[in-house]
Amino acid sequence: MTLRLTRRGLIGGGGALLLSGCDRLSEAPAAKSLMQRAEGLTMRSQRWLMGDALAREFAEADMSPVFRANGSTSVDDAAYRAHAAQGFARWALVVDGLVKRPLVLPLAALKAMPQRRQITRHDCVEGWSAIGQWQGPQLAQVLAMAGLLPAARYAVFHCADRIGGAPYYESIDLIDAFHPQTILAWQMNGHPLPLEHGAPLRLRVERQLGYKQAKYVMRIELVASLASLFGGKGGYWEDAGDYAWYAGI
Ligand SMILES: Nc1nc2c(c(=O)[nH]1)N[C@H]1C(S)=C(S)[C@@H](COP(=O)(O)O)O[C@H]1N2
Ligand SMILES: [Mo]
Repeated sequence: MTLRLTRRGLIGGGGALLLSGCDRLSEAPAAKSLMQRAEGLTMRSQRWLMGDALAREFAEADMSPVFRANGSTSVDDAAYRAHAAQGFARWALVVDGLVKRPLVLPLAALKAMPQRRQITRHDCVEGWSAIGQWQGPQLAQVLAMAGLLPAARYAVFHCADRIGGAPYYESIDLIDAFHPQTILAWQMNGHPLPLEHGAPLRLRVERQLGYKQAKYVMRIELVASLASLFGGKGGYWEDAGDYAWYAGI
């Protein structure tokens, strides 16, 4: 509780700087790092308050009749389109980077692993939510197959789509990667993922906002740091739109 109040205090301070008309001050390194510290506080206080609590799960009756598709709803990449034309029968997920055993996992292998099914609410920062059912293997099981090297700190999800020329990607830390509700979903609402929702495979990292739920996941890379990847902030929207890397809700 104290931590939350402190965070409010920090954010209030940032707002006051803006209101006083000192726009340049809010861009100054000190103000930036204050805001970054506030984000770190959100993450630490939420982890402290929630531990590894589960996101709320819903009943089938709660499922939204319409689940909007958002962001990329198709992929231009030629290799991806060739796989899609074959119903992803020859497609495989790559798991590499800081792992003991790099993997090439066919979709059939992911479907044959123990599955988790969950009905959860998706919250997009653009101001809409929807409740859907997701199924797939837990990311933890896939990572256990690969075996992490000691330096691994983050899982990076490389996607097939691009927005304005830049590849979509996302990343999570190992606490979220090993969370029981973090799954690689190949099924949505009881059917194989529709193309517009990220076929053949997407991340569901419940307890985080919509933009973390990477669609069209082609490759999972384990890394020690996010600094050298693309814009260095750990995700497409984090780089392009200043969205928070930790999008806990
Ligand atoms: N690869 C990829 N993943 C993505 C996006 C995207 O544009 N490309 N958009 C994100 C955003 S902002 C949201 S709200 C959700 C939308 O998922 P949906 O299309 O299943 O509703 O996907 C997220 N994952
Ligand atoms: Mo979103």
